Amino acid sequence: MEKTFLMVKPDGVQRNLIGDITSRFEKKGYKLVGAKLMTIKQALAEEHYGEHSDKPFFGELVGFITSGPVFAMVWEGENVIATARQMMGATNPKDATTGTIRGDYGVTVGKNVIHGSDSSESAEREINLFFDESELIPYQKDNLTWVY
Ligand code: RTP
Ligand code: MG
Repeated sequence: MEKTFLMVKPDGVQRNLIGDITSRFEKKGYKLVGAKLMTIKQALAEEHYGEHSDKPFFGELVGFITSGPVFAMVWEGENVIATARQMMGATNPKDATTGTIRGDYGVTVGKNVIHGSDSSESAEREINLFFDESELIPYQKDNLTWVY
């Protein structure tokens, strides 16, 4: 089943948005298979954002993502990579539709609340960068006889 890497960025953690953001993906119907609160080290940040290393905002981007705890997650489900990107909204919150995470909570492009993998290649790369295989928990939700 398809998996994606999502991360509540330091601004989202500071603004108490972990619950709201995880709730949106739970209610949508996706399955959380891994999650951790962590502080990203410089080297991991530079590798994660390697595609942007020649951009003028690279230093600011790495500085921000390492500035405080993030909430890193792996979510699973059909088309989760593209659908999560739709649920996040446009990169720049000023262009993000109301009802998306960035549209509802973001103001500036640098502090846009959430990261999400943009392709199956980046999802695989980012999941492996942030999680050991032992941290991904396979489980089923179809045996609900104990829910009354
Ligand atoms: P992300 O990787 O964080 O999920 O965001 P994205 O795919 O929507 O956007 P991307 O092009 O990958 O850019 C990564 C992050 O860099 C910051 N950014 N700053 N100052 C600027 O002009 C600028 N442009 C991009 C944003 O925080 C963006 O999420
Ligand atoms: Mg990106």
